[in-house]
Amino acid sequence: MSELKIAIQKSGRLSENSKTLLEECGIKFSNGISVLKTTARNFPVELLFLRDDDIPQYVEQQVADIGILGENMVYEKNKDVTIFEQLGFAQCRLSLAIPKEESYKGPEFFMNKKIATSYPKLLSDYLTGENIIAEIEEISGSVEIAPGIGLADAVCDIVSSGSTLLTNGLHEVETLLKSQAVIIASKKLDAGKREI
Ligand code: PRT
Ligand code: ZN
Repeated sequence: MSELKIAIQKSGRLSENSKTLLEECGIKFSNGISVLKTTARNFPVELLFLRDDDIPQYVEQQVADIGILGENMVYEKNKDVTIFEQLGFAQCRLSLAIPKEESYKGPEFFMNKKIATSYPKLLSDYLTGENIIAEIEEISGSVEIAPGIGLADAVCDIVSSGSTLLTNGLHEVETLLKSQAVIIASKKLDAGKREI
């Protein structure tokens, strides 16, 4: 049988738990800091170390058969993949937050406001569902700083403990999505590989 190709995050919040999970499945592999691809020593398994953002696309294109990443990224990228299993780690939520001195009565707060986010699709879906017209400012990191520097009126970002919002003078007002790490698979994954 051909190798099962598994994509995991190269370095970040998901990496250690993803590697531990594979090790617990008995998959033995060596992983140097600059290694992007490696073959397991004891199974017909190849591991690809990628940015989490790229994993849905690689799985859709069957460059990888399965991948481990956060549900938030799976839904944001909206590729043709199936969620196979929830893994319980990397629990977080995607939330809207506004400056703490602003009072909040409901989603109409966001009408004609500018919202900074790394999740433009999920935010846009939410705003459409609430009939809110707002400007989405897409930025790739340090989103919580945006209101403080005058870049946006609000943020839509991942929250875990809530301390980043707190230190940036923001308060959480809406949760768009709850997320945890999941295994995704290509919808075309062949039956033989599915059984592994
Ligand atoms: O380099 P690469 O693109 O692979 O990594 P990345 O920097 O995009 O992602 P990474 O490693 O930060 O996060 C990977 C995944 O972990 C996310 O897609 C989520 O599914 C999950 N996760 C869980 C989190 C958090 N918790 C989290 N706290 N992702 C990000 N954060 C950030 C958040 O963006 C915010 O800046 O942590 C801050 C908030 O944390 P608290 O604890 O202060 O609320
Ligand atoms: Zn990423």
